[in-house]
Amino acid sequence: MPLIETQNPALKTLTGLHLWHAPLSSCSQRVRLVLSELNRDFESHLVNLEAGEHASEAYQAIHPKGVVPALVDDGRLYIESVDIIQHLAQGHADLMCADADLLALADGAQLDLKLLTFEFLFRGAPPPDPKQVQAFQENHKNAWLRQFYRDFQAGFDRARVDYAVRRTDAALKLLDARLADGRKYLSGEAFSLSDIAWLPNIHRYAMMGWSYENTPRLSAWFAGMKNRPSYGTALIDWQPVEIRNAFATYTQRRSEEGTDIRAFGGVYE
Ligand SMILES: N[C@@H](CCC(=O)N[C@@H](CS)C(=O)NCC(=O)O)C(=O)O
Repeated sequence: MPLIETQNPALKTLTGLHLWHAPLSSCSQRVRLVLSELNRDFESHLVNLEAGEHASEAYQAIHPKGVVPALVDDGRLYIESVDIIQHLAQGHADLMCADADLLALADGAQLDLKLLTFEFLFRGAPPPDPKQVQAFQENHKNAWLRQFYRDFQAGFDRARVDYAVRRTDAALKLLDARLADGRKYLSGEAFSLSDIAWLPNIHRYAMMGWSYENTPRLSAWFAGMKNRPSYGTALIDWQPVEIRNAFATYTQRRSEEGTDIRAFGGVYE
């Protein structure tokens, strides 16, 4: 359900495109990719997830689930990244010739991507300020998200991580199979929302050390995607080099310890 009736009168008065997003959020990256591909200007409202800004009353009055992204287009509120990109791509036949199942698969991969990101990238970050943790637990209305952070702090069960890795591997093999007929893009000869929906995920798994050796066609597709200017403007330019370096250092450490993503799920055995 992309368009939702907002109770927030301030949003209804906004004109043009307003995007509430976060630099590293894969769901935000999808939306920025479409905006970049379409050369659309937008008013950027950054939400600092690390500081827990999405637990503020002000942000939860914008996005009812307290997550990013949220888009307001001439006073109408859209949530859910896959729905938002479809809204933005209306009237652009190439972008719209995506496969519904690939969009649904990308949407469904979100929670696994989140778990893997926290385990294999964010766990390397210094622990957050306990006061901030408490404020988040007291103020964020999304019980699932609050529990997710508690699970992260306690350490995820191995079985949960294994399962996310196996599901990810299955999805990536499905994408690789789609490319088996020699097509250039995931849904055929046109670059479409299928490519946009998946690119942030593929980029993120690579940061975690996913090698793509089992999915060579997807690996070649990814190499092609990196040449698109939108990959730079929507993803890379939003990732501070210090953060990229910190992720690379942590991934390397986990690899040396034998506890990186390749050691889970039995995918690389
Ligand atoms: N299905 C939603 C998922 C939104 C979502 O979970 N966004 C993440 C970033 S990609 C978020 O805001 N996370 C907040 C957090 O991890 O605290 C969408 O596609 O928009």
